[in-house]
Amino acid sequence: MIESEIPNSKFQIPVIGIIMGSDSDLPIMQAAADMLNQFEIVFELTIVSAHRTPERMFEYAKTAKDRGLKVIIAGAGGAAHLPGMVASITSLPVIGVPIKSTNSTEGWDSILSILQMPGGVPVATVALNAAKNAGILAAQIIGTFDEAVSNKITDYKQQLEKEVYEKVQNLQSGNYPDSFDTK
Ligand code: RP5
Repeated sequence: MIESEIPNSKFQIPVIGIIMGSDSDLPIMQAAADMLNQFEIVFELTIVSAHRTPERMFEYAKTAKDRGLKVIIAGAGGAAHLPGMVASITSLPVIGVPIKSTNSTEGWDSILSILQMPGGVPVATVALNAAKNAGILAAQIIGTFDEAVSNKITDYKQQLEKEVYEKVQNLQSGNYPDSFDTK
């Protein structure tokens, strides 16, 4: 288990758990960790496979709340059962990240495995490979009870807005690729 290191963080223990079915998911799931680091939220990260380590998955989900976690981000590819199975065991909100993995057919298998949960067991499913959005959504959940995190998210959104206005300005100044035909 990896724990993020944020000097002088207000969070003494991880409040978000990032789990994934395999280390081959790590390059995608990195983006969730990056966002949580940006918002200075302490998280833990590890590999939990629904199919290869079912007992570890059960233990992880069963103990997550008592260990202090508030949200779980779970990424998996192919027959992606990890997010849904974890959601069936814990009362914590689970955010699912469908991953276009080596064993995935175009990614639809991962998307539908995570998205099409039965009534009563929701998984908040983000877009294919969208671990960045999973990190932001998890931070927004923490922000509902933590003002400092909520303010950081507001700042982040303002920055997004600013960047778009800069692009509008840039375009109006005539800075567009030669391939773009205005006539
Ligand atoms: C899934 O199978 C994992 O989440 C991963 O996306 C995919 C392939 O795993 P590896 O064969 O690369 O370990 O369970």
